[in-house]
Amino acid sequence: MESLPIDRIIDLDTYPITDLESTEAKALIARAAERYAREGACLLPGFLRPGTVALMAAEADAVSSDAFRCDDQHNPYLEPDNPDLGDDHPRRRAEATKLDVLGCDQLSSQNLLMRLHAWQPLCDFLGRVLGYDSFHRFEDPVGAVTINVMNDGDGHGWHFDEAQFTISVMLQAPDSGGHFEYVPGLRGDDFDDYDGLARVLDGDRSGVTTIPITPGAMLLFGGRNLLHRVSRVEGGTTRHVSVLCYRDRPGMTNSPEVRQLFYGRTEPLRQLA
Ligand SMILES: O=C(O)CCC(=O)C(=O)O
Ligand SMILES: [Fe+2]
Repeated sequence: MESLPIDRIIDLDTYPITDLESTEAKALIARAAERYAREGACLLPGFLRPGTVALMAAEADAVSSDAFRCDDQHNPYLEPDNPDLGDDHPRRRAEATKLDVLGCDQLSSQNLLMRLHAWQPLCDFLGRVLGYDSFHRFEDPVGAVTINVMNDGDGHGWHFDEAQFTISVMLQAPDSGGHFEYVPGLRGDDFDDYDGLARVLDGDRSGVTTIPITPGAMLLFGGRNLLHRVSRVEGGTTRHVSVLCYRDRPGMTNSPEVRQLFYGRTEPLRQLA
């Protein structure tokens, strides 16, 4: 497994990202960038080879009993509560999140997701699609690569991420539920549509786009301005979705406080290879 070449991990026939100056790669980048700019999200189905996805899911299963349990109530902005806003303000609405989270310090250095994250052409491709001149792997020894492990009854309430964008990799679908859902247009760098947000929190489905988990797909989304959630997982099959982290500056890590909050430890179990 150590020597599994990258073209056995990524479907380079459909996603020819080894040479970003090629005509095919430029066309792919243009299409993906356009969709990301218009929708706030861009799905790349079949990005990973099916056999590799199954191995990645098995690697996650092998360590999932060690995952950190997150069982949390939060508002959609993931901010401390502000009582000055009044009782009904959507910024104060409580949403529930329940899941297990694996950090990259719990994955072996040969782990296939770690190899994917370490592959420089993927980093360069994602940077181009998202429109950054400077684009780098996140170097947090716990949070650079994580796996959301969700079982029956788990879910992730409506929220905006702290990070500008998120790259998720779908590894295993649950029996039902566990869809990624999003609503564009409710937040920008200089506006908030609180009425629209309140409608979604009250159950209005009219603006909701639902993406079922399709193993092997990669999803790029602008999580800071895109309202999103994971609907409740049902059944005996675990939902596995990994998050690969990148930043627009080199050498970035989380603070120990953030590590404690999201992963239950300030010190990694081991350092990144
Ligand atoms: O598990 C997912 O599909 C994404 C979850 C999410 O929104 C997050 O981890 O911030
Ligand atoms: Fe999120």
